[in-house]
Amino acid sequence: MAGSTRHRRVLLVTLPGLVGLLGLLFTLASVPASAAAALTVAQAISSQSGSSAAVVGYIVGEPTATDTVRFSSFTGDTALAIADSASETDTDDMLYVQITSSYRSAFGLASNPSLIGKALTVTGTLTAYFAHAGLKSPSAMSLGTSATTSPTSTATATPTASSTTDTYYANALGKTGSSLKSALHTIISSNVTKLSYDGVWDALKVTDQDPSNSSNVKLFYSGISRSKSLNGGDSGDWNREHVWAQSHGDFGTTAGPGTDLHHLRPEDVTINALRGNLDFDTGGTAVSGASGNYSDSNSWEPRTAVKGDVARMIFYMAVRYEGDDAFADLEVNDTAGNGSVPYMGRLSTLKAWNTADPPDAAEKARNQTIYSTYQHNRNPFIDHPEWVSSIF
Ligand SMILES: [Ca+2]
Ligand SMILES: [Ca+2]
Repeated sequence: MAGSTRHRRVLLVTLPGLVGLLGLLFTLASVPASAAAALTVAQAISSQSGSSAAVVGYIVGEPTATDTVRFSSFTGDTALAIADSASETDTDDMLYVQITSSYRSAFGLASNPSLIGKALTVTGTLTAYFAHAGLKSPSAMSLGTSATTSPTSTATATPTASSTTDTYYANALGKTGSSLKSALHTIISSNVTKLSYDGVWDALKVTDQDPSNSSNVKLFYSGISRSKSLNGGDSGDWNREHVWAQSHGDFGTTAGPGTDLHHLRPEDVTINALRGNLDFDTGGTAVSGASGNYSDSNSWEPRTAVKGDVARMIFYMAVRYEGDDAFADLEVNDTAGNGSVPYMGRLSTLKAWNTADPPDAAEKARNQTIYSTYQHNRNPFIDHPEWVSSIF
């Protein structure tokens, strides 16, 4: 630990060619070397020296006593606790931050309970607060992981949980199996905007736009680029393919699973009909008009580039729909030829496809667009494909 700290200081001293001599002199003159880069919470806890530093962590609660932090039903705006993990519950791993009057309206948890789970960068004095490792008299507070008050704040340090989606998944992090599935179900079913079936047309023109031709969508199984304006029901048109076949969920096209963009994709009308309600598995004969796809009497094998995408859509549906709304509890089984509610298969094949075809940039971007623009929920298995083997 001491060795790595010394190493970082040496690196800073060798930076003048990059940051400029004036910036370096300012840094060395104004703050201790150990505080030049934003600290993690763990570093701040072990550096209660009364010096000033910027610290980055996730807002986890409201401290009310040395060993007590409220995680909800907040009572005041004068203090918050941050940690390196958004799901931290051990007060020993938290830093208690004093919120002075000028920051209370923006950062007090009683006024802003939605700040829980968000990354915070705060600069202030590292000293005990509530007889606990703390930071007092803040001189700067901002959401995000970039301190704005130190010329070297962009250098390196970030909390151990560094992904921006860690906030979204805060209540699932560290869980496995059925408890992970349950936590994810709650997360991805909360505050969701459900589209109308008509609204799906317009959304697919955005989420599935051909990256090399903005006038077209890219058809999912066939990989063909086709004009956005050819949406419809005639031969040569594209329509709305339910990757979780409608007959395997009996969900129709009312707002719900039948309009959930996470498994709806544009596909040629004829190819869509050929896929029908087949389960997914390997094998069969080549599908005419959809290069790389195969089908037989009870299954459909999509082209290699979308095998993992199919798997993650199916796993999403099984977690998103648990029978606690007006729809069936969708589940995956290891069968091809299910044909009806509520199962889709074949589990072992889908798991293999999830591994063989990991999420690429386009799949991740589609997930982000659905989250930010349309439904405001995410497919967890695109963000964390390793969760598939924990749950299924
Ligand atoms: Ca893929
Ligand atoms: Ca389910």
